[in-house]
Amino acid sequence: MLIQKSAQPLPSEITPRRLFEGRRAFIARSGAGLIAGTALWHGLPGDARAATRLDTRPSALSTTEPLTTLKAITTYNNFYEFGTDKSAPARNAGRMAPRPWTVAVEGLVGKPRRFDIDDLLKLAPLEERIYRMRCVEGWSMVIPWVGFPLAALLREVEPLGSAKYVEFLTHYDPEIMSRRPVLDWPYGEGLRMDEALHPLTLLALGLYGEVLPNQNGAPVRLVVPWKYGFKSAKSIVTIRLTETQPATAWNRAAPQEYGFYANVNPSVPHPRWSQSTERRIGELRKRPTLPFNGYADAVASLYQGMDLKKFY
Ligand SMILES: Nc1nc2c(c(=O)[nH]1)N[C@H]1C(S)=C(S)[C@@H](COP(=O)(O)O)O[C@H]1N2
Ligand SMILES: [Mo]
Repeated sequence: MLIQKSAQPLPSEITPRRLFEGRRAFIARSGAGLIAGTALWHGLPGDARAATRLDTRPSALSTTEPLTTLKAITTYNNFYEFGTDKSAPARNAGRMAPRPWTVAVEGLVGKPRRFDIDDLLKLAPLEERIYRMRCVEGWSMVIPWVGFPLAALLREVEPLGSAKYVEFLTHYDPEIMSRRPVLDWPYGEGLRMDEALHPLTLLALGLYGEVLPNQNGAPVRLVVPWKYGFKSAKSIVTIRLTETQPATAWNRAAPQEYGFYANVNPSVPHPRWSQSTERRIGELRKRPTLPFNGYADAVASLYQGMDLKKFY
């Protein structure tokens, strides 16, 4: 296995944000969404560019709020397998080799299949989805993800009528990851089938126009923007369709604090702190937290008739 000493800097880290934004404007104007603008990437060897850049199209589901900087998105992380302080994943996740990589999609499906990561990258058109992300700890970011709806992947394997939930299991290698039993590894998460098929639910393969940095869950992660960040499992290796609600890592670790649904809900406090406000990384003031993280119009109907204080 390829062992890197530390996380490699992204080409974008040496690209001024202004240029990136210029490139995004270019992408929007070009309609087709193909990334050209080689001038923006000058100085990089051609192979490096080909290896990390992704061709994306903009999405109508993106927020227009200002983006969190790439630096903050890649240095202030939760990825407990690589350590529990926010700076540890950026330091340690470089040990993980995001290629070769396969994702097994199995369980209650007509056509179980293992997807090679390079096939996943070509499975559906890649979109740039700029989402608000809210961590249960009270901070938030605005992240330009690159990916496609999880529904596109699930369609490929033909879910059976008996499939009610989707379980996500992530990579765990004690040789390169924490051996402390902080959580019951591997990190597991789950969604109800209708949540998994919702058009906002993204299988993310990149951010800021390039493949995912390791600390953000390379090579493939889940992104569920109306739920607390811990639902968005990183470095996924297995996706399993099940009839019964899967166990999840945080729910097993502290069931009274972290539920299965974990919808962002300012009116349901965490047992040890309020969830009514948040701090956007890069800002000093606190802002009010919105129900379903601001995505209520799109997702509140999924929970009609449910007591969200009970199903937190
Ligand atoms: N495998 C794994 N996935 C994970 C975590 C983790 O510790 N391990 N942390 C979660 C939490 S709590 C958050 S807030 C987000 C953070 O994602 P980011 O670092 O890309 O912002 O990842 C989630 N996915
Ligand atoms: Mo989180």
